[in-house]
Amino acid sequence: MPLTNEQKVALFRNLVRAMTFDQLMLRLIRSGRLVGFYHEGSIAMAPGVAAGSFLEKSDILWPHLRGHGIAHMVGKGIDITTYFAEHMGRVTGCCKGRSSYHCSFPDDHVHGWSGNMGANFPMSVGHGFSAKYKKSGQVVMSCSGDGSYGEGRAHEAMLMAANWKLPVIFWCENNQMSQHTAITDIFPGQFISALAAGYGIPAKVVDGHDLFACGEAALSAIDHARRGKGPIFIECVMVRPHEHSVGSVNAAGAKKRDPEQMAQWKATLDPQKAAAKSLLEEGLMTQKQIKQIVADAGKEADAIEEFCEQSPKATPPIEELIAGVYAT
Ligand SMILES: Cc1ncc(C[n+]2csc(CCOP(=O)(O)OP(=O)(O)O)c2C)c(N)n1
Repeated sequence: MPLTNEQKVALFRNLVRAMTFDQLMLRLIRSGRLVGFYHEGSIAMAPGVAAGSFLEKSDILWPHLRGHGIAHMVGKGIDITTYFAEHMGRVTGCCKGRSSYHCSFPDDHVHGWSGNMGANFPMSVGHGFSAKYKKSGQVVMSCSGDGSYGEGRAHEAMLMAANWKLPVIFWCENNQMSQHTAITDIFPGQFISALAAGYGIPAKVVDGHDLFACGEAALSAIDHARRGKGPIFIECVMVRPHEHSVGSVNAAGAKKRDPEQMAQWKATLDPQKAAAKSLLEEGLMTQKQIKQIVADAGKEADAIEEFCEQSPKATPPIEELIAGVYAT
């Protein structure tokens, strides 16, 4: 489904913001101010932005872990400031600074992570079933990496969603790496989306470094699901030009990846540069307007950093902590 000029500019703005916030995350963790670790998004953020940007507020979004879902949430218009505060363990965080990135935004129908890869699959089927049963008109954007499709739950979910014609979009961000394992070591086919054919789910493969191709795919997929045509599978293919995460210590024994190759990918496959070039060539934006978007995103990131630094650290007493535990 073709994008309007306004949609292209909006996608570009969201991508610039998402990639700027990704840099802020790296800055915070490298300076020891962020709790835990961070799964860098880098040049793999175009699919996330596209996945979030055309959803209605009432639609359900399960973001992908890469970039900690910032791209997906920026797309859906979530308050990223409180998300950063959460990462930094501040009382102003969206879960009062207690969850690191295992948090959610229930009022915006955005669900976080349990740390259990593939947990989104059965939950997405549940949400899809609920939407259909209640005739709510909602669609479910269920984002995962390629690695999660080795999970049995992915297949149960695809089968049930197909059988019941649920409004679920299986949005696969295939960066060809699952933590420290190359996809070619664990998957025999060329495309993950080929798996969808077995369940009769239509599928499309797009270049995950092409912001506008991802945007068109997202628009079509949302339209497909909204019209009651059942699930659809979109696979965005990319590279991962860095290690699995920053701040984690579990990379021992990982196969060494070629640093020169990764640097070359970073330089040549940057979706922001490609989108800016295309907007300029199409005459949709001037160089000055593009620079303004970049400058505004930088100011926004500085304001987020300042807000988090000023916010008190979350050190709740034990009684208050366990008040948020619903089951053991
Ligand atoms: C059930 C489960 N198995 C293994 C892990 C460890 N783990 C964390 S991230 C990850 C790789 C995920 O790969 P993918 O879904 O392709 O996302 P990517 O990081 O490549 O973007 C793994 C195996 C986990 N968190 N949960």
